[in-house]
Amino acid sequence: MIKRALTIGGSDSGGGAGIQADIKTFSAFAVYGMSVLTAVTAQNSLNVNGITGIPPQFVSLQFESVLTDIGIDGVKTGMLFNAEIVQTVAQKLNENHIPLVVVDPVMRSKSGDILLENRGVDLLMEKLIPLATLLTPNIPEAEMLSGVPIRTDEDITTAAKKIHDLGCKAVLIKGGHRRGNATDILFDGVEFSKFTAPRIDTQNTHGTGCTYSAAILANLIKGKNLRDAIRLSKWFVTEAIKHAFPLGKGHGPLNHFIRIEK
Ligand code: PXL
Repeated sequence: MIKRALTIGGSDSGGGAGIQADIKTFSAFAVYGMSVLTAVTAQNSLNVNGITGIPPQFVSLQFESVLTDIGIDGVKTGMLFNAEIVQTVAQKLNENHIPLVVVDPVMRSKSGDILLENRGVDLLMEKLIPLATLLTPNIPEAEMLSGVPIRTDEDITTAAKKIHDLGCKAVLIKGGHRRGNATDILFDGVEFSKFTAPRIDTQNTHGTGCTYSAAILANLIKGKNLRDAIRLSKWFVTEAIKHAFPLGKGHGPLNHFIRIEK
């Protein structure tokens, strides 16, 4: 039977990030995609022009609706918007023992707009991160979650250990915001692993983080081990950036339609 992946996150009207990127990514890996919306953004490649949150009870109702009928093999969380939604999502994942949970701790958009209010960050750390199979912060998010300013490779190791102590099974700190190659560091509580790809000189990188975490979830659901899932997803994101579409006047979207072996 086809595997079922659920993304819990925000809608990007521009189609490049958020649940739109997630569902395109699930489809690229031949996994069935479902969505629980937490917020709707009015945005394009240039700006986020508005955000409206979904009432937490309606977030719950969406989750219950797909769970009780279609079933869920794994969940990815993205933009959660506010503390009440973080609380609701953590409670639903906890009550229903979802086996695979990839948490992308989305805090701000590329244009700097707030996608998770500050009270939500505290609850994310307390309630949601302990449920994560994998947490995928970028550098600013890792700094926020660990309290460690990140400048050197050693800072990344220190931050990864502190974040792992919050209770996730593993943490992948993404190096996209640093200079040089795009190198991500995984810590699973025992050992560190490195995943490297060349940096591609383009401004069409809207939705990169969403796509990466959705691809990792799709591959975990299909039975890949964590390191293989990350390796394949890193390759997918790199190719999708290389062949990105120059749509809009700002950061264009990735190309999710590149060929992959199923
Ligand atoms: O990249 C993080 C992200 C997640 N979800 C939504 C977004 C963005 C970034 O713009 O718009 C809905």
